[in-house]
Amino acid sequence: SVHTRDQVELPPPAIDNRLTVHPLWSEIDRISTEQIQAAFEGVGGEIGWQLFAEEGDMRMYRREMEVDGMVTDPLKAMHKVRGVTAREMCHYFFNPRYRYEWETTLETMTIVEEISSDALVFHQTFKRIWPASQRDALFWSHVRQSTDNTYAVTNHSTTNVDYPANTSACIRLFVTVCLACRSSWPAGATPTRENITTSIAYCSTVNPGGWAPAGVLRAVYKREYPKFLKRFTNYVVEQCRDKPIAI
Ligand code: 16C
Repeated sequence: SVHTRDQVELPPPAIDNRLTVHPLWSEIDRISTEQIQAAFEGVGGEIGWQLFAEEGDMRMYRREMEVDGMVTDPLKAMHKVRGVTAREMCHYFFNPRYRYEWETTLETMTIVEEISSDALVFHQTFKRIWPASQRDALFWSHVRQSTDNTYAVTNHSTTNVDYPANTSACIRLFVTVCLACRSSWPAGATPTRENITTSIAYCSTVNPGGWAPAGVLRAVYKREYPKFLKRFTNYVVEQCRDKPIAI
């Protein structure tokens, strides 16, 4: 197994060779590059991001968008977290060992394929939102270093013959998510838990894949995204507190 369960493996600083020979590699590389670039773009300008949640250093923006009558509002969140590194943030977001501890929308999670140390394919089912049908998702997840002190995880829907869509009780939803993190500390200083700050950009676009009432859906994400980002970042701070810093 490429994924050792009882050993903590931080995201590698270079792309794993096993990923670059996989059939999904060109798609994973292209979408990750695009998503990371878009994540660090600002929310000003013409695109029209609307602020919908603000708490401390956290800001969340959305754009109202509908595709075939289904709400697919893109979301963009910015946050700043002290005491943890970009690499640590991405480690806890990518590694399935921790997922049930911070992800509250999950019902089940299955690792469909272990591509490499930095790429996995997941099948997840989510808690049902009344009155819509339950949803599931099948997506690849890739963690990489982009530039110095910058790491990102990109998740994007894919297909797999062993996990066909819309057969059981679940409707398949489609997701593109990017968590991009950049650490900084005072020039000339050695980075420590006391002086490090990590800027986070989290972007998410979810297509519900089938009918779901627009009002319910917007109410759910307005509640769930802030809850997720606060809970996840607090979780990482707690996990890292007494561990040596990993740049
Ligand atoms: O990025 C996040 N998590 C990652 C690891 O799990 C991964 C997940 C992506 C899936 C995002 C879609 C989640 C749909 C959940 C639907 C059920 C919610 C139940 C809520 C409580 C009862 O990248 C963190 C993801 C944080 C998700 C916040 C919720 C977003 C809702 C968006 C609208 C979903 C449409 C569902 C149609 C019924």
